[in-house]
Amino acid sequence: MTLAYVALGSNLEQPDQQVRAALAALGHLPGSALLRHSSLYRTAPVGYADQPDFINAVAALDTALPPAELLAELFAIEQRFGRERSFRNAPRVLDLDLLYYDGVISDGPELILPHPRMRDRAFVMVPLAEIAGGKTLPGVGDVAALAAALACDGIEKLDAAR
Ligand code: PH2
Ligand code: MG
Ligand code: MG
Repeated sequence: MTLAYVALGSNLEQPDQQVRAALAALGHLPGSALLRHSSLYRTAPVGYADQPDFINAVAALDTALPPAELLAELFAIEQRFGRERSFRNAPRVLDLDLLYYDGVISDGPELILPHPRMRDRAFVMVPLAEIAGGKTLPGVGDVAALAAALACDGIEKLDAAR
């Protein structure tokens, strides 16, 4: 079994419910267990700004699936949730990004690990630091220090009751 981190994002069709349902779906992946997940965060859109705020979170999985199979399962969940791909950074019902897979650093056409842009994105690093703040991840770095170095305006942690 291998530790993997997955980023969740949604900004369409009741995003908080989409993210909660997606966390439940991650818990049902074959050969995998959901170890823990961060709080949900409301985040201002990065990249293409003219779209609704996102709900973001990060989940830690323990998985027997190899990276390519895990990625295929994540795409399958996105499809089930009605993900449509129009243009880069477009609003979406659900985005699941494989951030990190323990022991694998790869630069393939289908999958780059660790995720090449995760270190620059507060909407990823802040939730990741909540569940992996004590860790230094190979190919990424010291999670807490990287998160602390990012500007966190536009990132609001939602309390558990919401
Ligand atoms: N995802 C993107 C682009 N911009 N901004 C926020 N706040 N949250 C996201 O999940 C996000 C984004 C591309 O996947
Ligand atoms: Mg993404
Ligand atoms: Mg994606």
